[in-house]
Amino acid sequence: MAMSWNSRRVIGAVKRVTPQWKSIVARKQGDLLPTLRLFPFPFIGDGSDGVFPRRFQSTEAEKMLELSADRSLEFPGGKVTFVSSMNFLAEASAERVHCYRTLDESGQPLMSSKFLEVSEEVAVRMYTAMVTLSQMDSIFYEAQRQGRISFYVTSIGEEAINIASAAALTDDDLIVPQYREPGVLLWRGFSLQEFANQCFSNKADYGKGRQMPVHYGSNKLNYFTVASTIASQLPHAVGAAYSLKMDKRDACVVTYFGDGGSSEGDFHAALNFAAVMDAPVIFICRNNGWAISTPTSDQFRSDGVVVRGQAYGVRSIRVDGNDALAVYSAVQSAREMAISEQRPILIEALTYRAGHHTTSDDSTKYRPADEIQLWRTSGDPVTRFRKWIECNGWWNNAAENELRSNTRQQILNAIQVAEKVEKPPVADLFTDVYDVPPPNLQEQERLLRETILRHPADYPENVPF
Ligand SMILES: Cc1ncc(C[n+]2csc(CCOP(=O)(O)OP(=O)(O)O)c2C)c(N)n1
Ligand SMILES: [Mg+2]
Repeated sequence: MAMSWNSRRVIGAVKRVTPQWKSIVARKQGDLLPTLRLFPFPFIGDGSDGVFPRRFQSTEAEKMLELSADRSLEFPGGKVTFVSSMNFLAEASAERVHCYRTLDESGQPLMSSKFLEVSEEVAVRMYTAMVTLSQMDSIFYEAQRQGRISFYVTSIGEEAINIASAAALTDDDLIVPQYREPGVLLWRGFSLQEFANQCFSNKADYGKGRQMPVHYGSNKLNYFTVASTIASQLPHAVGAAYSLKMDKRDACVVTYFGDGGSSEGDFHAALNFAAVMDAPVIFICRNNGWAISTPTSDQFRSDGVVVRGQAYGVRSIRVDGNDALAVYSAVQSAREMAISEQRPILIEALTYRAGHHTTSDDSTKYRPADEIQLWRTSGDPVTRFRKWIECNGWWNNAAENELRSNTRQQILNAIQVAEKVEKPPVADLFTDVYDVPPPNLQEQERLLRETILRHPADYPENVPF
């Protein structure tokens, strides 16, 4: 076959770049054996040594080398059209990716907005959970300020992402969280007492008091324990999703992360891995504008996070994270696609971290107070959803007052109980990793006990020795 200059260049480039293709090109040229001798790659065996090659049918040489009439190239991944003009892809589209929203700030459905039906029962339950989460945040935050717990993280401003996404899933779906999604656990039935036990690191905490507060987890509720090493949960989520796929389960994995998480290498590895393995996993990015004090403008130049999905071959959507109805619809649709089509989905939810990063942070040092104030008032997702259920006649002031005073009392009770429960024993610090503790751990335990005995006044009395 006569080849044009262009096709020779393409084949030349291919030969230089991808060794696997050398055999394909050589075969086309009727010169297979000499080429194999020249390029003895381990995967190209002839069977004489008992090792047979493993070949992937990713391309068909015949097609690949044939320049068709419409000037295109069969290339792994599909046909690529040649053009004579030298066009660089623009670094950004002329218009930013649109954001799916159903309700405006005053809780009114937008003209022609489309969303999945939410019954009165589910809507009221969602609102109740959003209020409970925000009340839990303010009371636990105060408890930290009073020195009763060591640390706390609020989800203020992100109640809709937490609760509406949880409401759109089934309990069989596995949750692999970051740390600002306790509302998902609340929705699944983790009790206020269980939250308080974890934050007070008492004997009833499932982590035996070995983690910082807010590192919740529940085997029963399919909620992986929080790991605050940013983005480390994302590859784990893909692995878990792949196992669901192998078991042909009617469930998916849902993993949460922040904009800061999307700046970690693990995010990219996870997205690519999920795409290539067709893993049924939903990535929910809470783009709240900040990774502690680092604004998104110092993190990336792309149009947020959503565009990266397409780059990796992952179906994606951008949604208004403060619109509970939009989040609910997007997550439920994503779940349907992830399971029925066995594919990953990326959701970028636009929101704002309306609280400080944690109790160790004062965000007024690095962002304007009026910006925070604006999001706390007109941007508040809880108020917006309340207005919608009120308009539907499903909610009123009396119900609001009753909910707030009951929930407040329940949270205060849970804290009081948790505070009185004994702490886990010192010995628990050294268990559950090794069957038989190695000598270095045994030595550490001995040193710790000696130190406590030498300085009893410096150690809490309620930790059994
Ligand atoms: C691997 C790693 N690097 C740094 C940190 C310190 N750190 C804790 S939270 C955080 C910011 C994360 O921001 P984002 O993912 O946007 O979540 P947000 O707190 O905004 O919800 C950082 C840098 C960490 N925990 N782990
Ligand atoms: Mg963030």
